[in-house]
Amino acid sequence: MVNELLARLGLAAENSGVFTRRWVENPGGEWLESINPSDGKVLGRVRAGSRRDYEECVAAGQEAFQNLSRRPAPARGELIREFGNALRERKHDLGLLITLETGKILSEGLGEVQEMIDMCDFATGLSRQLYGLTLASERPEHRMMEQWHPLGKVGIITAFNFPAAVWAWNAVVAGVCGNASLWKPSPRTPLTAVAVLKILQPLLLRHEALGAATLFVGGNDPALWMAEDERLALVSATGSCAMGREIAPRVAARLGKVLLELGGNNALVVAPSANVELALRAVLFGAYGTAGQRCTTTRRLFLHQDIAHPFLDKLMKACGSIRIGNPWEEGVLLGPMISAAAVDKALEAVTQARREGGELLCGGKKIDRPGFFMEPTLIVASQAMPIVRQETFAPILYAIPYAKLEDAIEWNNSVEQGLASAIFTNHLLEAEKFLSSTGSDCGIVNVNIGTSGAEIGGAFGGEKATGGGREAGSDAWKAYMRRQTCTVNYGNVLPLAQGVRFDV
Ligand code: UN1
Repeated sequence: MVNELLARLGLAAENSGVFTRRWVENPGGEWLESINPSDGKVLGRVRAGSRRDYEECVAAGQEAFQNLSRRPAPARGELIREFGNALRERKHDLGLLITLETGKILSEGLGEVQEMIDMCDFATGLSRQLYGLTLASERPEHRMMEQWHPLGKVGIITAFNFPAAVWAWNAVVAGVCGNASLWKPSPRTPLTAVAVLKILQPLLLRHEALGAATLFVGGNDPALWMAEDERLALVSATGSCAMGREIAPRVAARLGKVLLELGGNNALVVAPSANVELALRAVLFGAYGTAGQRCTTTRRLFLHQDIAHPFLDKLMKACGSIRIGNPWEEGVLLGPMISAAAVDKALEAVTQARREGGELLCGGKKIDRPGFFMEPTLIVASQAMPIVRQETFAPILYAIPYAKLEDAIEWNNSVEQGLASAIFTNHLLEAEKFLSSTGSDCGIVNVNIGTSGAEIGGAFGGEKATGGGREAGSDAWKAYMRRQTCTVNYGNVLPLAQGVRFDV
């Protein structure tokens, strides 16, 4: 199955991980093995780049930017429109590769490609809507306006869990804005990255835009090169808070821009008036979908004390009936985690939670089969337990009963991250309180919808240690452009602002 799939996507057992204006045949870095987390076997190998290869990527981007930035934005949008169509044609194959390389179930692998397609559609429309304002000048016969220009070259660092969609959030928007982008994917998912660039390559060629999107597969060091590289006007980085703490100060030291999408320790509140069936489904997808490895995964569940017991009973039953197995098989809902180390970390968290007084209701163990599988885990906890304020990237859910909504809101906000949050309630006042400025402090706040699975139309991202960045829809495009305030005098005198006189 694997070899045919790789061949259909233009991949081989051994691949170059560096695409500049062409595939660099023998990049100077080490060979990375892409492991199928469902069985621990090698899917294929990708050769990482060296510092020299990195320089070639940056040079190709520099040249492409000179050209791209002069093109009308709708012409750039046309390339992205065609890319969206190419993705539509390859949706199944690319989705399956994502499933093989990350372990997420096929429906989610396909969903990830759909997210890229949606981004292409959005960015194509955006290419005709990079609006600036016209402002009222205080001076007679003056016009004031804002224009938006491309930044230049943008670095994109992505994580294993969304090995293609998060690049698309950044790259296609950066592209219609007129930037060239350099992508460093997670070293765990290099095949998906190579496959994406192979789909894009003929379009870059046809549109004479080679260099507009380059790929550099590598480990952690190249992320630091990018952070320190003054030629990259913006570094967009998705990953752990620890990674953000390495990247952000380096970019700040050169006064560059960052766009950070880091961790989340997301909570979902179930109020007494909630539609229990809806809440249950949202919790199951939020906590155990993608094997708990989304930045938006539901990690904490605040249950009102009046409904906590019956809700936990239902949740326990549902937890026990989640089908675990090969993620490409129909009906399977929980595939493997990304690595053996990830499973070990999850097991450590379970041990710590129990030591701190948590009651294990479901799961908690590694599954005895090839690959890196962990049972969906449900632990009754309390706000006093330190582990609940720690983000463990795993299918572990801490359920905590609450008495007053104010407490649930305070607990929601008591973690260092501020990404996603949700409340299930049919009580208008509770919903509004959760959404208000004294409610959830997260970047994403939902009512009767879980914490994960956002649409691309909104601006995606979070506050506090999540990094403050916003990507994908709404006006997130502004992060990839520089704003220019322009004032034009069409009169014959030179009045000064604020009534200042300077008559010589
Ligand atoms: C991530 O896990 O880094 O809202 C992104 C969601 C997805 C994106 C998650 N659309 O869960």
